[in-house]
Amino acid sequence: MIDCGPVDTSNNPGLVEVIGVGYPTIGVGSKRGFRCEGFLNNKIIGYIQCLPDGVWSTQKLQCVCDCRGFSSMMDGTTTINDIPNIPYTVTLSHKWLIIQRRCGGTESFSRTWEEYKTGFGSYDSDFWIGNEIIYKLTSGGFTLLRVEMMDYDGRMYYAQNTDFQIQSENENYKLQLHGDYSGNFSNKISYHNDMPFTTMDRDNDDFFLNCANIFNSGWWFKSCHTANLNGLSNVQSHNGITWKNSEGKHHPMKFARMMIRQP
Ligand SMILES: [Ca+2]
Repeated sequence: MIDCGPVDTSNNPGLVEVIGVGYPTIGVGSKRGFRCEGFLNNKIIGYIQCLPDGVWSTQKLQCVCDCRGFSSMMDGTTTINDIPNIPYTVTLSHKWLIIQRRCGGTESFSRTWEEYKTGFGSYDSDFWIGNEIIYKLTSGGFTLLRVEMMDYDGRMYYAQNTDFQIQSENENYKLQLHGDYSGNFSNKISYHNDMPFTTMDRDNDDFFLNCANIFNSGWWFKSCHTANLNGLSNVQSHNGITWKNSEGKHHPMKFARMMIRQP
């Protein structure tokens, strides 16, 4: 019996099936592409084809950010207000500047004030662009924030705020979130509004210990966090990359990126 039936994507709900144009729609030779809904610029991440023996060719089709899909994670770098080498991606009909990315890499986010100030990491994997650059970009009008996240089950989330800014180093890069939230998960980052940045060597949080030491990351910690995109990679707890859901429970994330653009 020659019959490639429907493709089973039940274990990866982020996948969106695309029927290959120019191929038979069903049966041997038919082709299916897959993209990840709302992410990775909606580019096709892979194809499978119905083989002569009636089964789909096997290929790893996961909506995961493993740093190999470099071209789909970033379209290039640009210069904004005399700041060179800012990574950007064109998605959702806009050009977004990527200020942070986590994709399961080995980069340590347990860093000093100076490292968070100037930035660290690699644009082909995990990075923090630098608080000084975020300050300059947001005060220069790039105040629409979009956070994209994927959990360990491949489900994808986004959270946007229309007025995101961080203040200068004199104000310890204090977070300002005064806009409207939109998204498909929760607005739990609002807990961090008005908090200065804290690192392993500069405790500006409200907790009696240094949250940056406890959670191995720099962030706008309070006492300590309801969302932390700089937590440990590949740790499925509140010690990892996490964002509380609307019920207030920590939801570990495997992938995250922060992007900004002009409203
Ligand atoms: Ca403290």
